[in-house]
This record gives sequence, C-alpha cells and structure tokens, in this order.
Amino acid sequence: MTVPGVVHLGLGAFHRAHQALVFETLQERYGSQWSVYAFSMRNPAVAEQLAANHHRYHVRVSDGSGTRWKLCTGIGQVAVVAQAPQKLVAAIADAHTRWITLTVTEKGYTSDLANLLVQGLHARCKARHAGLTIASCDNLHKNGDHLRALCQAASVDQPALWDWIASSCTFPNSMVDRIVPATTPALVQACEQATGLADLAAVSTESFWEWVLEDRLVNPDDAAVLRSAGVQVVADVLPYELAKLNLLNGSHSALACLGALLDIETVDQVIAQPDLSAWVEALMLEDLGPGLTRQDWPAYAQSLLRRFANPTLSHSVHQICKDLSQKIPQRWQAPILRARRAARMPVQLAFAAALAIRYWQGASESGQTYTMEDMQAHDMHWLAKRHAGNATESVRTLGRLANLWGSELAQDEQWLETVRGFLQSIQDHGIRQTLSQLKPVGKTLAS
Ligand code: CS2
Repeated sequence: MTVPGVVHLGLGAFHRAHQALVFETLQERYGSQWSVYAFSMRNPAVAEQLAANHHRYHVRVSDGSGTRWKLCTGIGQVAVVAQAPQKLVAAIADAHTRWITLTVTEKGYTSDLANLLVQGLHARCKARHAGLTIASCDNLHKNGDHLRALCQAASVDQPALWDWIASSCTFPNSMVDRIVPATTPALVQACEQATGLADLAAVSTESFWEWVLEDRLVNPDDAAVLRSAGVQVVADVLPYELAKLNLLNGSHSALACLGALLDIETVDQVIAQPDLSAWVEALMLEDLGPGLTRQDWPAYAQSLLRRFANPTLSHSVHQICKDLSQKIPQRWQAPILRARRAARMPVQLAFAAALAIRYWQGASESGQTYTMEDMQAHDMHWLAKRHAGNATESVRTLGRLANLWGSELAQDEQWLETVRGFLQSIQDHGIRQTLSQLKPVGKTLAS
C-alpha cells in the first residue's frame, strides 16, 4: 500500500504538470515516501476525477520539437479541504508525512490557511513526530518566509507550539517555473483523441521546467535526492525568484493586459505580432531585467520569448489577467523601484501600468466586454469606469493605491505623470499608435 510522505495543498493544473511529476520520478527511485497526498482547497471536480481514475491523469508536453502524452502516477491520494478539513489536519500529523508543499496562488495566503496548517502541526507536535519541511511554491516574493510569518501569527497564543514549529520545521523559499494553462474542453477532447480517455484532469504544458529550492530542509539528505530529479537546491533562491517573478510573470501580466485590450486571445498570438513582441522584448531588456542578480538573466529572457511563442499551449490572456491586483505587487513593484532608485524612468513599465488601469475599465478598445476575476475587481472596475476618459483622475485614484504599487510609487509624482501621459495617449490615439511612439529599442535580446 502507498503511504504518501508529501502533503500538497492546491490541486490546480500547475501542481499536476510540475511537482507531481518530480515526485513521481522520486517515487520510482526511492519509494512511497515521495508519493503525494494532494488536497484541493475548495473545488471537488478534479479530486473526484482523480479518485475515479486511481489518481492517474494525462500530461501533454509540447514544444517546437513535437507533442507527447504521458500518464502521471505521482499522486497517491486526494481530498478536498473545504469538505473535510480534518483530513488535512490528520495528514499533517501522520507519522509518514515528511513534507508539505503548497501551490494555493497569491490570494491563498490568508490567516485561514495558516490556522489550518498550525492545527495540523499542533496535532503532530502532540503526537511527538518529527518536524516537516514546509515549502511554499507560489509566485510570491520570499514565499517561504511569508508563510512562516503567517504561521507564527497564527500561533501567537501558543508560544510553546511556535517554539516547536520554529525549531523542528523549516520553511524554505522556492521558485517554480513551468507554463501550465488551465485545462480547457479542447484539451480534454485532444486527450480523448490521443489516448482514448476523456480525462477531465488532463493538463497541457511545455517541456521546460525549473524548481529552485532553498537548502533549508529538515532532513539534509533530501537535498541530494531532489537534485537527482533535477531540482536545484541552493543556498540563496532570491536571484532566481526575482528573475522569474519579474521577467516571466512581469512580462506575462503586461502582455496579457495588452492582448485583452486588443481582443487577442492567447499569449502566442500576442507574440506572433512583431510590434507587440518587440515591445515585450523591450520591456524585459530595458525595465524588467536590469538590476537582477541572476547572472544568466538575458539568456533566461530570450528563452521566454520562445516559450511564449509556443502555439500548442494556447494560454489565455484572460487567465493571466485573473487576480491582477494580487500579481502587480509581486511582479512589477521591484523592477519599477530598481529603476526609480537608480534615477531612471522605466517607460515600458509605465506603459504597462497604463494598460492595467485601462484594463480595469472592463472592455477592449473595440468595445468588447470581458469578465475580470479578481477579489478587487469590483472596486477597480468601479474606479476605472467612473474616471474613464479622464486620465488624470484615473491615475490619481488607481495609480495611487499603495496596496498595488507600494507607498513609494504611490507618491512618486514623476512616475505617476509618465503613467498618466501613456493613459492619455491610449485614450486619444489608441494602444497601437502609443506603442509605436515608444522609444525605439536599439538592442534586442539576441544581440
Ligand atoms: C502566469 C503564471 O497565470 C499567470 O499569472 O504568469 O501562471 C506562469 O505561467 C507561471 O508562473 C510560469 O511558471
């Protein structure tokens, strides 16, 4: 019988196409201590599909060299937290559990999440089992430190418990990277054609993947084990984390707003248009990359343009715009501040900020409306609609929201004036013309 040693929270497409495959490799080599007990936070659909299929599902991997389908067996058990939170508590307290990993998205880092984790850790502490490596794998700056701080706050009334957590468990920071669009009916259909099974839990991804993990593991021997499957276990994740959050996620959010406003459905379709891909390249080269400490960032940025061009992924720009208000602080704040502190104006990012403000009006340049899935969508939409056509008021309200841009930028008059200028130009001349007047780029990533 399989007794999972990894408890994972967040059963979304990303986990199924990334870490579950790493754990599958480890399981084949080292046994069921690397099998995953995966918890969906709320949605029962995927968990039900997996349970009906012996936890197996299909992964389509495609890039320039072709497409292949693979059956993943990395997940050994599933449950839904909203239906049975006690199962999560019991799994965390189980003697066989050695790791917890999380992909619960940016908005998932709440006191509710921390309370659940702390409840499980409390039961574990009482049972006198060893501590756990608790690895946050979401696109958040210093994700492990952030989760640790949330758990500390959740155990504020239980100092003895926190002493045990702090001394027995670790919260390594990490960076995970693989493009995994949400599963669509078209993918399920393609799966049926290729494999004979209409697998609702199927996922589609690229061949590229990276997982860089801070070497702060409860069992130090796990570092070599993870490395054997291709995970990079390093002393300092920060250079990788910032490069990924700024270059990949930062340009993703910018090109997603651009696509949404121009009625372009997918990332590859944006990149297929030369003026738009030239802008994405300029954005990376001029504003998102400079100041990063990942040594090979220009090569990483160049590979991103190829990855974004992958047509099989058909990655919806509206999916990337989801939770935009939670993503901007993680993706754009640091590169804007790096430039401003070096007395430079990041014009490409100022254009991206104008696009985001325009995006919240809820309709493309041709007037097509779209749905904005974001917990702040209502407020942002209300402000953007109210001041539509008035760039000064739009930037005075939306551009000064400190929870989005940080307090330093919310008071940076030169920055705000640049964003306002772009929004005014978008209003008066349209996006494409504004784009064509942006300073031409001398260098390209290939030069
Ligand atoms: C994307 C990410 O949806 C989004 O916001 O930017 O999911 C992105 O595809 C991954 O982080 C790639 O590793």
